[in-house]
Amino acid sequence: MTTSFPIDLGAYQRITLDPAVPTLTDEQRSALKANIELCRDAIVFFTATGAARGVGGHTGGPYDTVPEVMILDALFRGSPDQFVPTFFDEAGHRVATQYLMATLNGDLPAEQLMRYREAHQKLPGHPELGLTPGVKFSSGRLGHMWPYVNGVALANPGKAVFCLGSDGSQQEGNDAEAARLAVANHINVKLIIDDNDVTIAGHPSTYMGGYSVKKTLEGHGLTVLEGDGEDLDGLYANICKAMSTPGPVAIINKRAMAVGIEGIEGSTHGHDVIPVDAAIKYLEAKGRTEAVAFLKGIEKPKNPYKFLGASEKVGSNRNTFGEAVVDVLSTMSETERKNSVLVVDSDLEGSCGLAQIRKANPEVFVSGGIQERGNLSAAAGFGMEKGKQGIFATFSAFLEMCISEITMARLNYSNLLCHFSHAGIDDMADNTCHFGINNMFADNGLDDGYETRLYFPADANQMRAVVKAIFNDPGLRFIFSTRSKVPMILDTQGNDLFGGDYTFTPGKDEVIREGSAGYIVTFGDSLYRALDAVERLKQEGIEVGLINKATLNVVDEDMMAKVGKAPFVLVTEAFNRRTGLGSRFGSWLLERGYTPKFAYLGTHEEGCGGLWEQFPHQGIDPTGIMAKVKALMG
Ligand SMILES: Cc1ncc(C[n+]2csc(CCOP(=O)(O)OP(=O)(O)O)c2C)c(N)n1
Repeated sequence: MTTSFPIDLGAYQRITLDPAVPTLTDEQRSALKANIELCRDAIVFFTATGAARGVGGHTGGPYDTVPEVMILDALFRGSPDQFVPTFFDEAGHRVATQYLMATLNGDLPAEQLMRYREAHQKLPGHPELGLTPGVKFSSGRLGHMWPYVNGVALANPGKAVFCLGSDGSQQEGNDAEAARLAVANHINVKLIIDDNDVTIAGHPSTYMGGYSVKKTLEGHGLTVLEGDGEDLDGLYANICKAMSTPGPVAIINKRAMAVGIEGIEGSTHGHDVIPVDAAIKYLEAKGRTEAVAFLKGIEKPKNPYKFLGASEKVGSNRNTFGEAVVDVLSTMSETERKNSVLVVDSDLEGSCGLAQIRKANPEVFVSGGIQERGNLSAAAGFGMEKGKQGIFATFSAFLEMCISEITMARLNYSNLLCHFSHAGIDDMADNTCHFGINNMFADNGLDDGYETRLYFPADANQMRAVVKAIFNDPGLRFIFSTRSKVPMILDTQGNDLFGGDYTFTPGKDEVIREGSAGYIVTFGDSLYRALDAVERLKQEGIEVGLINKATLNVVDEDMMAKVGKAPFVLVTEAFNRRTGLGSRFGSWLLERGYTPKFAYLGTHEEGCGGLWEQFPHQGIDPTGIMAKVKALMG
């Protein structure tokens, strides 16, 4: 199998364009067309390596925006003094564009692209400044780039700054703020928005009636130029017009998602990484036989590690959340459900377990679009009255966006159940911007404030028990789950520890294993890893106890008294070492006069890409935990 990049990127034509000349010569047009085809083929190929290795990725978005990127590249080269030559992109998942352009600019070897999203290859799922040679900015949270680019433009007077956008990112409230700032201050920012009517969970035209990118931006006072993104001459003319129009301009490109790729064109599947078979079909039709052979030869790697104390069987806690809510809702009449529950999704229903609720109980479900702050508030507002509650879910990374809304929900005595999935770092090829590590921020009230509880169940059995136990509690309840599946925690007899007639008691920590040498305190997906460490230490004759702290923010006095008297306490978690459970557990011990040896492990470095590799990278895998225990024991 080839080890060199199987598509000849040397064929890329480094043409120049002048924005003062808004028409293309035949030569320029054919060079652009050839570049577009070359780069689209390359993107299909190397993003499909992510599919083949099981590390995921995105194909349609970067594939679609190739024409505008090719034109911008030629303009940046032709008139460098008129531009900030960066392909800023609000939709960070379109990172393949950045990697490809870094390669074409000579910063990144082409062969590196064949390791897209693999661990330790410096090609994670979103662009990270300082990590990948040739990548010039960080992005990945929608709606966070245009506001930033406004500032870049203000810092570069006399130059135009381009920002690629999307109909998805335009749904974020940040972009409305950015539009107002840009218009009021005549900021020379030029947006090129791919308006393909596809996001993750569906088509905005279906789930957000009334939403129009064009009318929204016109309403803010921007000059808006609309066209067909696949009409090269029209697209070029619009970009030149944007350059000759002072101040903020938006070019809206209508085109089908993954245009021209059989099987995924126009569909939400086009948003994700292209399936290997679809990529092979596409590349075969282009005669890219070496690329096809390479894809066929990729084997999906597996984590060979066997965890002791946990089942072979794994469960998806994020989906179990949805199933458990459906179980509770099924005990109510339809009228009761409609009166008492509102579920608001933010385009991630398939990832956060909300799709299960929509399918079972569409009458309580709202597809809220990509606007987490507003959606959380809507759910909280629904839950303002006693007997009613809102349910909200998104990725834990975006909890950071919603802190202020959470405060206002609390001050309004809301009954709100939030599910933040993708907590921690496991299976996070999306990497650092998608780490869900600052979840303790959700508990930002005061001691006498309306109740706020944070729960992180360890397996699917416990998730079911938690949802059942706390569903009807008043106040703010946050439940966390991981992107990765987790095994069932087993007792010393090998039975499901949270199975059978187990019931969950909020605020009570649980002994998973007894031990005399000291205690490990942990929760969520760190529990089975710590359990493995405990079992292996036991084989070495070291008896360490293990505590599951599934209620993260409530001190269990009985358990404090127990672990406080032990020789050591080690907290291990995937949350941020600076803000996680470990950063406060030591104070809780000291306040009570307990002084065991104390240490805490947590996420403390930027990510390494890949899937399970993130845990050892942070030193919070069983090996890291065992080493820390031994260090504590001196
Ligand atoms: C703040 C934020 N919310 C949610 C997401 C998760 N997310 C990633 S891409 C996406 C949909 C994007 O749609 P669009 O930007 O139009 O991209 P396309 O589907 O055209 O590739 C969502 C919801 C995110 N990255 N950032």
